[in-house]
Amino acid sequence: MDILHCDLDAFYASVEQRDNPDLRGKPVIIGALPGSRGVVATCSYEARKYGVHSAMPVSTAFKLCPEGIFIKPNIPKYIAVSEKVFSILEEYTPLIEKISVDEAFLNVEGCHTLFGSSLEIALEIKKRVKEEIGLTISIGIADNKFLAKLASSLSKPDGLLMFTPDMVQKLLPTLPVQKIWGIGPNTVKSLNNIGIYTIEDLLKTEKNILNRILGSNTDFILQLAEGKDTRPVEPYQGAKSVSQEITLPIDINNMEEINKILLRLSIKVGERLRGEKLQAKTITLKLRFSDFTTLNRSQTLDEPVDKNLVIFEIAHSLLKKINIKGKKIRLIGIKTSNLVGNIAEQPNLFDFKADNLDQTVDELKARFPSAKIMPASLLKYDNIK
Ligand code: DCP
Ligand code: MG
Repeated sequence: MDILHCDLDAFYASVEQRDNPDLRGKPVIIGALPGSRGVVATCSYEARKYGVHSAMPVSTAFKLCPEGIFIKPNIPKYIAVSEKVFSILEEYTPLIEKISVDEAFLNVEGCHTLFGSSLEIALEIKKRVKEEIGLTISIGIADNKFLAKLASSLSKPDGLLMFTPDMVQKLLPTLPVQKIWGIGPNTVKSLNNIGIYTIEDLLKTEKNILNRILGSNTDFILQLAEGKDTRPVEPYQGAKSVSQEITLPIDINNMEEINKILLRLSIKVGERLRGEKLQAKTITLKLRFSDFTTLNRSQTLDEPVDKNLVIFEIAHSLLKKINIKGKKIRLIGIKTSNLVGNIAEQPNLFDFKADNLDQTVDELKARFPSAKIMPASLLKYDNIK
């Protein structure tokens, strides 16, 4: 029993209740405000009694719970709290896999001499998060990731549950299929339509029938249904930088051309950052001149960024400070570094269309890889890889 799944309870809402005693014990709904088209990010357990939940349109939440206290999210505050919680978790093991802003797996197999049993470690983490951060965290303990996550979700809020082999035999089969990680609402509907409601129903069903609904995931889901999961806890070892550069077919010194290439590179870098759910605090412009001298200019920002046009504007302002008169450029590059995970990526929360534009274009490109979606001024530079 060496895998722990730790997940803060009603995270954003709990932070607001922690910081404002007037909100405690009340239905607090964090997300877009009523009257807008956005969604609920999360809500306090008091609001959940009304049927309100994450990702629900805020208009529906308002109908269900008109007495709810609707609050806009304060993402920088939640990120700071999240970092503090993770730094407590990191004291127990380096084998920590962060899943989201408030959730992580810990493999504590090598930590017992120092910190005691898995149960003792879990109890201590819960106590410290309560005392040092002022929040409740639910923890599931099990032999693998699937069962540990299941255990924490069953124990919420402020829970602690060890999923024993006995529970794998007796409890797991009785649970609804949606408790299997990765089975989303549409799959649940399809399974329910053919009479599969519980994990036991799933295990009894012929594989070729399941195949039609679960496709290539069938075997994996059947493994989970039996309480087996071989996936290791994998600490994140992400990229240290994301960059893009191009050696030009001919050396150039026309500012308009250089700017267009910079914009094209910014779009590529932005796409890759967003694709990996990363944001960068440092933007570096690299220029190599026809005499092969190379120059790098960087700017470090207070807030991390991932938007194409923001990256472009910073690269462009760095370019303006360089005297390129009389020189020709043979290579242009943009590097983004000082990366942080974009754990607050919730584009639907806000109604700002411009904010969502990059993401919409990313999605279109993913669906139609051969389509050319870029600022019209760049169609000419479509050969930049
Ligand atoms: N979040 C969000 N939009 C979603 C889901 C989550 O903005 N669709 C944000 C708000 C949550 C935080 O991420 O507070 C953590 O997500 P969880 O799924 O862990 O939900 P909570 O911590 O709010 O509640 P729970 O007690 O169920 O874990
Ligand atoms: Mg949570």
